[in-house]
Amino acid sequence: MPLTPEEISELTQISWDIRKTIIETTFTCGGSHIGGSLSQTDVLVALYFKYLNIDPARPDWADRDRFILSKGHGGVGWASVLAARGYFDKALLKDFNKTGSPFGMHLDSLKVKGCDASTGSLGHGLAIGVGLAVGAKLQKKNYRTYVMMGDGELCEGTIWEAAILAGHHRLDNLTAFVDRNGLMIDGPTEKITTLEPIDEKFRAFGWEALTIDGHDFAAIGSAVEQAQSVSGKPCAIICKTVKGKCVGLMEGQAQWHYGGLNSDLRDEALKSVDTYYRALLG
Ligand SMILES: Cc1ncc(C[n+]2csc(CCOP(=O)(O)OP(=O)(O)O)c2C)c(N)n1
Repeated sequence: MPLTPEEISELTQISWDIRKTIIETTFTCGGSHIGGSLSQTDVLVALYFKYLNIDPARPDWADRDRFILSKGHGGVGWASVLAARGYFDKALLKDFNKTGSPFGMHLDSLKVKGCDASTGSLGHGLAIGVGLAVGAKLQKKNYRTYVMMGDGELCEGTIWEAAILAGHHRLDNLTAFVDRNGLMIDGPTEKITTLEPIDEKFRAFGWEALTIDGHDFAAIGSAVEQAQSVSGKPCAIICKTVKGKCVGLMEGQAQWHYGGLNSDLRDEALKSVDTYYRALLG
């Protein structure tokens, strides 16, 4: 069923709050991978607040859907979503990436509730997802596995080894997202290593592949529902996004892959986010 206007409005409000948490946390911790955290936000919000079959009170529930942030440097964004979803108190993020905090820049599955896999070294999340999806099939469990990768991360050969295996095993309980913001650490992906056509590459490996606007909740919702209904193959959803989304000074700027904010920049970023959402919600 397509998302209703009320559901879209609710998800939009949540993503507004989460983008502000990302900015505040980046300010207090001194620096984070803020650009890619802002580009991945809407997909994570749609998953955690609508589609994932999870129970934050039982993070180890065996039948829960799994989510893996393969682009683990987006940890500040993922932690902001997990806090909003009720896995832990948002106040804990005040110590994000500080000595003694359970939150490092890349989330640790042994320390952070809701984190199913420790990531950060790029290229491994899809293979972990393949293992979980094969495990579900072997155990005849109904949980689904979702993996979010960066587009720059697609340069890692292990992603394609995992993609071949997922196609071979016809893992229709596996959905992979590509955060297609067009930028990696030091510039545009296509200038550094040509990735296109990404959808055809996945199809060649036995996947279904869709391309959507990764900031449009209606499009994210219908793609996830389509992925859930595909039979006999995994599905890749290539999400066209904007690195630094909603913060004017960061949008589309490779130098905001990682950065810190002083109080002036924090205020400017928060104002930019508020302006964006007020215009969107009317
Ligand atoms: C194996 C490995 N090599 C290099 C890095 C350093 N690194 C961190 S983020 C990044 C760029 C990733 O780009 P992309 O996947 O497009 O991320 P996004 O733009 O979504 O933040 C790199 C090279 C790493 N974390 N792991």
